[in-house]
Amino acid sequence: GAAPRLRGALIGCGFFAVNQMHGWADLPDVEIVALCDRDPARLAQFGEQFGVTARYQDAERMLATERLDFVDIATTPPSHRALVELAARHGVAIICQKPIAPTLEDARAMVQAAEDASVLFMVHENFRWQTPILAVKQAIQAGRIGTPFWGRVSFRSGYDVYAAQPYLATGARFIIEDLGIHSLDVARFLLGDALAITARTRRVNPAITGEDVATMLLDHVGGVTSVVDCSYATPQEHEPFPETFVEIDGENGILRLGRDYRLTISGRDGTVIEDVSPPLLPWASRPWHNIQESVFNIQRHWVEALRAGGEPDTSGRDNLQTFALVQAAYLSAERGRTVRLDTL
Ligand code: NAD
Ligand code: 89V
Repeated sequence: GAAPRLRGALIGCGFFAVNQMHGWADLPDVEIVALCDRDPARLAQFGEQFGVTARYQDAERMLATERLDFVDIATTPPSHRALVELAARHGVAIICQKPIAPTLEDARAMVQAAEDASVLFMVHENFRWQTPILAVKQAIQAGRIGTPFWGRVSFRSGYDVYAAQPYLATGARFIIEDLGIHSLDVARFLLGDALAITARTRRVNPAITGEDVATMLLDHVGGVTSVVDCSYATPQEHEPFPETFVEIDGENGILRLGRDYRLTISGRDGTVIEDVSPPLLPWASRPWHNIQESVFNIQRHWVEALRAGGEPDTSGRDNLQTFALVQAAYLSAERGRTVRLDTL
């Protein structure tokens, strides 16, 4: 017979968690048995929408009451550390949304807490799970452009992200911490870990507090160089949100992931153009469908990791490398110099 369904609880019933709930509903191995949000109105509305009756305003009480295999933390970053440490104390496996925490000190403590409690810990770093990004990775791994020596990961948009996520307009830090974190993780995923970063930031939109433009130069292991650039101050006639564009030059060819999920690979055998569009899942809506599908993909990966007892690709420990790049980028921009990650 089939293994019993994994019992999960979602903490944080906000804007993005709706996607996570749809993703879980599509995974027959999982049942979300309880919900938690400190805001009673959101909790009630979410519980009705997804038919979950066990509802808690306090995560501590939920963990003391429910028998759980894992928690899925979808709150905003200030609460992440306390919730991860709480779940670890209860011996429950943990998924936590990006950014893992406000500081590197918090992030390291969270990874340590999960390791001390011997519970699996994954950061919901989903952009590398997008179908077009997976197609780029696959092309590199298949040797279609030879060994990469240079890359660019680019996200430039004029989309109004502040409407659905008003907290993005008020934090001291914005684009690197919220969006650039995905782009930096994609750069690591495609080109390997980075040793150092040089960054420049700027705020263009006068209505927000943090930076909405960042340009970063990464030194990867093995001498690969990449440019990671992002902007939410770049309105365009054909708004590409939320597409990530990728350019990689290899010793035997080049690839370009461009507009409308078109992947162009030019190698020794000429040029091939492929449509690597993500599927439109039944509950998804454009233009978010690319991100929404990656939520399903990362959650499926989580189920596989939990069943096998193996470390997820975007484990807390792996994510420390991405998060260190975020912290180093801010430091670099502030000081006007290159920051090596081993100095953090
Ligand atoms: P949101 O403010 O809409 O929702 C957060 C919810 O958490 C709120 O309902 C709030 O009441 C609740 N909450 C906060 N602290 C709590 C606590 N201690 N206990 C219980 N409930 C608590 O935020 P959002 O836009 O949904 O973002 C949530 C997280 O998801 C953020 O970390 C954000 O960066 C991330 N996010 C990720 C992606 C992605 O593609 N991976 C996309 C958007 C947002
Ligand atoms: O994916 C995210 O983390 C979102 C957005 C795409 C709006 O930046 O916050």
